[in-house]
Amino acid sequence: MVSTNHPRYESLNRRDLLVEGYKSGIVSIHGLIAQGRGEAFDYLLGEKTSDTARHATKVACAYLLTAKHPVISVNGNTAALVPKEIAELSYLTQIPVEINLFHRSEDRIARIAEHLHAYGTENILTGVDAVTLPKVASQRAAVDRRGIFQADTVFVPLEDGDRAGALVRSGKTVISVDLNPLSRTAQASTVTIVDEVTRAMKNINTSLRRFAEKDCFDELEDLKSSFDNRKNLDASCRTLLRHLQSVVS
Ligand code: PTJ
Repeated sequence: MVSTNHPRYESLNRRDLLVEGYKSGIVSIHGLIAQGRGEAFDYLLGEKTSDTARHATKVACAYLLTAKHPVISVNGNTAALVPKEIAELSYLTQIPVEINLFHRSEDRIARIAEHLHAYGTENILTGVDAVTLPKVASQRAAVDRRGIFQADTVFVPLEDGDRAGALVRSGKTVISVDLNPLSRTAQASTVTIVDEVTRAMKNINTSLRRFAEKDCFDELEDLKSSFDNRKNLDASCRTLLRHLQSVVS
């Protein structure tokens, strides 16, 4: 048990969720390594949400709220870290959740589906009706015909790069959450939220609730048309550099 007073309580808590997730067959063992890589970038970014990430979050919401066929793609790490927030996002937007794994196994898909359902997600696609996406060199290529295959917009918290690129090339809007602004996913996406996924998901749901309170069609269109992911990634890299400069004597 880690005390809430511990300076790295949040980070240690996330590790516990992933270790629990691994023990219960939700998280792949590689997911623990992926979290370590994310943590290293979070450290360099100052372990807080930047203004750049906040802006990208609003743009991501604009895309999700105006898409015709949006889908939320969930992997083992996301299921373990933010099951409640995924359920809330799906409820607020009525967007289905598709379980799509890099280290795919039917057993893990079933366990993740059960876990997400227990936290309140109703509309879950498990790839029963699977189609193989061309030019994706991993098991993530197997997507659900009713989900990612027909989607115009795919939200991919914690993704690995080649599929994000393939989805964008096939004309889809890809929204990702990735702490590494240099990753292939971050670079390939239409909108990259460079933030820790537990913080990002809370901010997304807060923004969605705010947008639901008012008539905001023009605001959503403006957010989308004025956004440049390249500039947004540059700004995230500058945040990282500024943070490093502030600690170098
Ligand atoms: O459950 P599966 O089989 O689909 O596998 C999931 C993982 C995450 C293991 C798989 O997709 C993978 O290997 O991903 P990568 O290639 O390691 O990429 C994960 C990216 O997410 C990296 O760029 C990390 O920096 C980033 N990342 C890791 N943890 C977090 C994160 N970004 C935001 N929040 C995090 N907690």
